[in-house]
This record gives sequence, C-alpha cells and structure tokens, in this order.
Amino acid sequence: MSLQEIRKGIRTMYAADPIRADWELFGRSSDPLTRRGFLSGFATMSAILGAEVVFGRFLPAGLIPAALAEETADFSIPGKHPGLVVLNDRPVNAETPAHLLDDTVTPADRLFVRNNGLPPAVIDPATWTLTIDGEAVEKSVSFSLAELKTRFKHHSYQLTLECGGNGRSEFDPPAHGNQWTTGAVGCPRWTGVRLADVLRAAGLKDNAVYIGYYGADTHISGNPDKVPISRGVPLAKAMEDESLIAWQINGEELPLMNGYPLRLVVGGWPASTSGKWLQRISVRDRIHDGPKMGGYSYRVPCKPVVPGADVEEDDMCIIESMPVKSLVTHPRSGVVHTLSDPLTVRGHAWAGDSAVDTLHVSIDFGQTWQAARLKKPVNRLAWQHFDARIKFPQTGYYEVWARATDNGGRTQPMVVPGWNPKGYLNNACHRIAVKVV
Ligand SMILES: Nc1nc2c(c(=O)[nH]1)N[C@H]1C(S)=C(S)[C@@H](COP(=O)(O)O)O[C@H]1N2
Ligand SMILES: [Mo]
Repeated sequence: MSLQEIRKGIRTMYAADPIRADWELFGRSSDPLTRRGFLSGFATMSAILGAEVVFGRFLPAGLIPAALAEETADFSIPGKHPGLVVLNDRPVNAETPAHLLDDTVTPADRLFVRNNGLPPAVIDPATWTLTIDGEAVEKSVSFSLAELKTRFKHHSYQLTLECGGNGRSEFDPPAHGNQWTTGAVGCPRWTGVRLADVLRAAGLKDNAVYIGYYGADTHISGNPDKVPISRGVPLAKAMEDESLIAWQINGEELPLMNGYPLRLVVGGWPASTSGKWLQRISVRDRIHDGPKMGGYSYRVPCKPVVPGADVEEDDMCIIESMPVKSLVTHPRSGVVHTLSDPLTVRGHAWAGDSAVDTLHVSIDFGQTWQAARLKKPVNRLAWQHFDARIKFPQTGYYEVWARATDNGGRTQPMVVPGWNPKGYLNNACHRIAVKVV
C-alpha cells in the first residue's frame, strides 16, 4: 500500500472530523505515518519504491532513499500548498519558495509552518478558553471564544510574520536548527481583537512589564509537564494597536498548523512571539522567563562576535524588532528571458517596527543600482510591494539582486551579516538567476 493510499484511507475514516484526520496524518504520530517512521522497515520501503532495496541492509539508519528523498509531493501538509518545502516532519516545519509568495496578501495555504512541539490533539472551539493571569493583573479572567468575539471590537491588519531563523541556512560556521532559506515569512490579513483591549479588561497593575503566552501544543518528548515554547513581548509592544489575538486569516479560520482556533500576532517581531493555539497570557512583573526566552533561543550576542565564537549566555540579548529585508517573488529564479523585452521584477520588502523607504535592484552584482517602484504599506507592520522593469544589455547569465533601505537609513547587506550561535537575523540581499537569450 502506498503512502498516498494510506493517507486517503485515513481521510475517509475521519471524513466527518478533518482536524482529527490532520492530526492522525501529521500532527503527532511518529509511526508509521511520517516519512521517517514509515521508512523504518525495508519491507515498507520496498513496497513504496515498488522494487526491492537489494542492499537495503547497508542503508545507513535514518537515510532516506534518494528516490523518495526527491519527491516531496506526497508529503504535503494537509491544508497547505503542495509546493511548500518540508524541512522537518517532527515537529512539522515547512517553508514557502519565493515564487509562491508573489501575492500581495499571503494566502493561508502558503504561509510557512514553524512548530516547536506537537499541535494539540483535540481542539474543541466550543469549550476553548483564553485566560489572562500573572503577577501583574488585577484579577485573572477567562474568556470563551464566543465571549472574546462578542465582548471586544474586531480589528483586521495585514501583518508580516517572519521567523527569527529565516535565512539560517547561509550561516558559516553553520547553525543547528531548521535550515530555513528565504521562506519563513508571509504577510496575511489577520482578524481578531486587540491584545491591549483584553489585557485592560483584566486590569493591569503598575508592575506590569512583559507578557508571556502559553499554547495548547505539547512537548516533542511527549512529557505532558514540559512546555515546548512560551515567549512574549514587553508590555509596550503588547499594547500597540496592531498586536492582535486573532482567529481569522484572510477572512477564514486559522489553519490547524498556524494555531487554530486562536493565536497571537505580533507584527514585525520574531514570529516566535506570536503564540499559536493560544490558551493563556501571563502578565509578568519581569521579563518573561518561559521556555525559549533565555539561553541561545531567539537571542543574539549583544555585541558582534567572531564567526564560530563561544558566547557566554550572559552576553546574549533578546531579539526585538526584525531587520530590513526584501524578497524577489517574480520571476522565479532560473527564468529564461528574451533580450528584446524588459523584464518585470517584483516582490515585497519589510522592516520590523519600521517602514521601508527605498528599494533598489542590481543586475551587475551590486556595481550599479536602479530604484524600483515601492508602495506604501496598507497599514503599519505590513510588507510593501515593489516592482522594477529591467533592460539587459546583452545575452548571458545575470543575477537580479534586491536591496531595501528602511526609513532609519539602514540597508540590507550583500553578505550574511552578524554571525550568531543559532543563526538568526540573516537579512542579506535576495538574488535570483536570470538567463537572457
Ligand atoms: N504555541 C506555539 N506557538 C508558536 C510556536 C510553537 O511552536 N508553539 N512557534 C513559534 C515560532 S518559532 C514561529 S516562527 C511562529 C510560526 O508561525 P506559523 O507556523 O503560523 O508560520 O509561531 C510561533 N508560535
Ligand atoms: Mo520561529
């Protein structure tokens, strides 16, 4: 039986409960339905390949046969575009190739997935609650989803979500973790209530300085007492108009993998601050100290270090606003273009809490730059679209480079900046290959 057939069977079995089906297929089970679990026996392996793995006994443990490693189509994540590249199946992590991010508003099925643990097994929106508690609230309060939706005013914003580790794959010496290239970013339109309104309803004490979220996902070890991730932001960022507790993406329910039924969305900051499957927000009288707030997680050396250096934990600082960056989303890298026509290049640029001021493109490896047309953001913390028409002087191989500059005069570097132990904040210029014939 092929992987597809088994998947189809599970879909049929849970036809009435698609979330349960997603869970069985993807969310939690290690065996036998993820690729790695699946390939643990030669018999299954041969069955999938449709041929015997003659020297199967010599295949190193954990190595996926090339024929299977190559095809990604049957390993698409339920509810996600099949073109997403799966970087890890346990926990699920998948990024979006640049050419699939061409939409001005990122469709839900194209938004990347970054899980630190296992998504919740059972989600019942009818009984889901959000609790606000902590040392620095007047009284702890809980809201059902229905109460949250009726009690507070709804707001919609397009907000850029980028994982702090986007671009990690280019660091040298390499950094451990998911080897994100350029695709751990997206900018959908989110709908929900303002975090500030909900926090005010609970009543903030004078000693409130930070918030920390808790989600319903579980630790990869299976230990129910361990929390996979619990991060947060300083109170000032939490109280911004655009900081949302959201239940919709582009007018529809959140996909399971992106935090259904409720999540935080904190635009412009590392997406690790945007807690998914949101159940609890703690208002803290200190910098939140949940898992992945300290050590080397989502922190970079406070002062620049030599690549590969051992950095003391005490010398690491929490990442706040993300740096200026851009992505060429059209054409797809590797395009063949005719010399007689100008080439239209387009993409998006963003700059954390700041806005992008200018966008330039180069076809001569940065010797000269041409200004692109750059739009204003639809709202604060949304990415901005650019396009440029490029004329090539003669046939041959070119690279189109894009470089954004924010309104504080900070610009994207052409090489990978600021080596750090976990490979965060790579905002080097994106480049695409163009063959002109
Ligand atoms: N509860 C919970 N929230 C979470 C995470 C998680 O693993 N669990 N991952 C964080 C990280 S590191 C990122 S980059 C974003 C990714 O959001 P997405 O999967 O919707 O793209 O979610 C953040 N919120
Ligand atoms: Mo992340």
